[in-house]
Amino acid sequence: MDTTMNKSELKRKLAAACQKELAACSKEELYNGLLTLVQELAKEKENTKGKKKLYYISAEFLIGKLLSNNLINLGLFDEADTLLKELGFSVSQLEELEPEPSLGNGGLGRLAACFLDSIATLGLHGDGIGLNYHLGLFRQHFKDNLQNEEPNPWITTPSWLTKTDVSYEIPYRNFTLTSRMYDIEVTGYGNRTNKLHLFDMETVNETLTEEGISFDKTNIKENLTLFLYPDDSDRAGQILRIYQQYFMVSNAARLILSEAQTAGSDLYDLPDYAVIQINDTHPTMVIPELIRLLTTEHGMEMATAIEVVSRTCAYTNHTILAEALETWPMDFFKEAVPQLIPIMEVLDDKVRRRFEDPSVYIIDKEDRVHMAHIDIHYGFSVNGVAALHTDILKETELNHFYRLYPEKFNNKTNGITFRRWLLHSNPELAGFITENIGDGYKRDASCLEALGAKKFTTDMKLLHRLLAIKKLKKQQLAAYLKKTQGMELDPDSIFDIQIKRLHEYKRQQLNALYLIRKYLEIKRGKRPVTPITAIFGAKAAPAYTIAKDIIHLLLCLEQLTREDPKVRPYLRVVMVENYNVTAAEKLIPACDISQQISLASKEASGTGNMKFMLNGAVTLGTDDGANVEIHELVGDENIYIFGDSSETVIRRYQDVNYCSRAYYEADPELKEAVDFIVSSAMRSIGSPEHLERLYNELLNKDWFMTFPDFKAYCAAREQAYKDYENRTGWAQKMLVNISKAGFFSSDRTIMEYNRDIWKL
Ligand code: 26V
Repeated sequence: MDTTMNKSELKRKLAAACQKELAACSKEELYNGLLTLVQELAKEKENTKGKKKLYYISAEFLIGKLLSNNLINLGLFDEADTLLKELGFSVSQLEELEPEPSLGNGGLGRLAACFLDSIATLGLHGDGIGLNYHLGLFRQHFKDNLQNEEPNPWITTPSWLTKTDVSYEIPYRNFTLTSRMYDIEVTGYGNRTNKLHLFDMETVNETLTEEGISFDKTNIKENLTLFLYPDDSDRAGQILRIYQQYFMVSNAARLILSEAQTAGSDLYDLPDYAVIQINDTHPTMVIPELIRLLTTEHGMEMATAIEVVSRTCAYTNHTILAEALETWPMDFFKEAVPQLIPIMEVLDDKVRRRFEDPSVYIIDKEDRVHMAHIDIHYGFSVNGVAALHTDILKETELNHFYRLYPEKFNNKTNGITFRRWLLHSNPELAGFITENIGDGYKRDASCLEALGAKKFTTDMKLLHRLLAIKKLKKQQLAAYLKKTQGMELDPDSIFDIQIKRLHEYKRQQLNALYLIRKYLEIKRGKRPVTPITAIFGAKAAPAYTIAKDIIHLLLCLEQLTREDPKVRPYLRVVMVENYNVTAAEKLIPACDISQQISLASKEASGTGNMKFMLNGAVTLGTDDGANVEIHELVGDENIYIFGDSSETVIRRYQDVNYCSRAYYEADPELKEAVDFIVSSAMRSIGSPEHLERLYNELLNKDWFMTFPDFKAYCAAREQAYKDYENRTGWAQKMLVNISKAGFFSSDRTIMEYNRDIWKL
C-alpha cells in the first residue's frame, strides 16, 4: 500500500505529539505520543458516507490491541517501525505497553471486530455500537491448578477512547441513568474510517468490586458498565444483564433515530436510512425500544412503527446451544424496564393471531420472553454463520420459523480479517506470500489461490522456506511463553494447539483423554518419533463448574508432564494463562496442528479454524461448523476429519438413548484414560473433589458425547503425527491450506452481508 507519510514527516509529527525531542523520550512517552498521533491521523481520515447506514449492535467487540493494526491500516507501519528502531525500540515493544481492551468473550466478539475492519476497508457506511465495560471480561489467573478470576481494567490515559458530547437519559422503573458515548476510531486498510460507539455512564464505580470479581449486583447506578457477562447464576445477576442490554439498545435506538433524522429521514422511511444488525440476542430489545420511541416520542401509529422497525432490523444467530438462547421471565422486565411490556405484549399478540403453533410465540405459557423469537418475527433477515449451521437452523432448531418465513433465512459463512491475522501477526509469512504471488491478496484474498499451483507445491526450496518460517514462529512463541509464564518449550516438537472458550461441546476433555493415553504409552516405553507439545488456552465462565473442572484436569496434566523426567522430553501439556487476542496472535502462527474437535452440530462456525489455516496449520477436526467448508476446499488429503456426523449426533439426542458408560465399558483404552483422572498420580497433584466430579460427569452424563468419538479421534491424531514426519509432504498440506484460505476473508463475508441484507 502507498505510504501516507515519509519518515521525516512522521518523525516531526511524532516529536510534536510527544512534545519532546524523540531521542530524549522514554518508551512510555513514545507509546503515548504514537497513540495520540495515530488517533489524530485516523480522525483526519474521511469517514465513510452514504444515505443508508449500518449499525452493528453487539454486547462484545473483541478488538485486540490497536497500535500495530492502525499503523498497518494507515500505511505507516514500516516507517514507524524503522523510526522506532533508530531510537532503540520497535512498534511491537511499544505495543507491549498497551493493555488489551477486554470487551469480549470469544468468537462472537472477535467476529464483530473483524467485521468492523472489513466494513471500513470496503468503505461501507457503518458503525458498531456496544458498551464500555471498565473491568471487561475477567482476567484469568492460575493458582493450585485452578482458575481464579480477577478484574481486568484496561482503560488508561491516554487511551483509544474519545469522549463525545452525546449523552441520553435512559429510563428504568425506579430511576434514570445518564449515558455518555465514547468513540474508538476504526481504520480500514488504506481506506476510510468508521466508529465504534461505546456507551458508558459517569456514575460507574470501579471500587465496587470486593473479593475477586464479586460486587454488589443490585447497585445498578454504580455497576452497570463494570463487567461484561457478570455472573448470572442468581436473580440479581440476571436482572443486571437486562439493565445492561437495555442501556445498550436504548442508547443505540436514540442515536440511530437522531442520525437518520439529521440525514433527512422523516422516520417513516427509516429503512432507507438505517439497517440494524442484531448480533445474537443480546441486543434484541432494540426492536421493542425503537417501536416504543417511535410511538411515544415521534407520534407514529403502533402498526406503522412495527412495520418500519421490522424492515430495519436483521438478526444473526450464533449458536444452537439451548442454554445460550436467551429467554427471560416477564417479571424481570417488570422490575427493570416495565415500559417495554405493553410493546412486547402487542408483538406477542400479533403472533398469536397469525399462528397457532405455541412454539413460535414470543411469551410462553410460563411467562418467559423468547428473545430470538422477537428477532425472527420482527426482523427481515435471519442468518446463520456457516453453511452447516444455517442448514441445522432451517431443518431442526428453527424449522418452525423457517416454514413460516423461508425468505428470511440466509447463510453468511464467517470470516476473519487478514490484516490482523496475517499481515500483523505473521509478517514473515505475508512476506513469503508476496515474494511468490505479489501483494494483490492483501486487497483481494481470493488471489491466494495462486499459491496452490503445482509449480509452488512441488518446489522443494519453497517448501523448506515455508517450514523455516513455521519454525521461526514456534521459536518466537517459545520466547514469548518463557518471558510471560517462565515456560521452556521445544520448538522442534509438534505444536498442537486448542485455543477457544472452555465449553464441554468444544471438548477440550476429548483432547485431554488423548493426552492421558499418550502419557501412559510413553510411561510404558512407546515414545513418539517427534515430541509433542499440546497447548491450550481457555477461560471458563466463572459459574460453569464442569468447565472449571476441565481446566483443573489440564493444569494437572501440565504439572504431571512437566515434572516427570521420563515423559517431559516427549510430551508436554501447556496451558496459556489469560488467553486473549494478544496471545492468539502469537499462538496461531506457531501452530502445526489446529484442534477443532467440537461435537458435530454444536459449533456454529468457529473462526479460529480459519485463522490457523491461513497461517499454515493443518486442521484436526470434526465435520462441524466451518470445518465442513474448510474440508470441501482443501480436500481429504489436507485435513484430518474424524468422528460422528452432525446427523448422527442430532439423532442420538432425539433418541435420548446415549449412555457414556457403555462406551467406557467396551473400550479398555478409553476406560484406562478415564480412570486415570481419579488415579493416585492425579490425586497427589490435584483436588480429588474436582477430579471426581469430572470423572462422574463423564461416566454418568457426558452430555456432549466425548466417548463415541474417542477411538476415531486417537486414530486421526496418530495419522496426523505420522504424516508430519514427511516434512515436505506436510509443507505441501500447509501450502494448500494457505492457498484455500481466501474464502474466509471477512471482506468476502461483509460483501455478502451488504449484497443480501444491508444493501448500502
Ligand atoms: C455463551 C455464553 C456462556 C457464558 C456466559 C455468556 C455467554 C454469552 C454467549 C455465549 C455464546 C454466544 C454465542 C457465540 O459466541 N457463538 C459463537 O459465535 C462465533 C461467531 O459466529 C462462532 O464462530 C462460534 O462457533 C459460536 O460458538
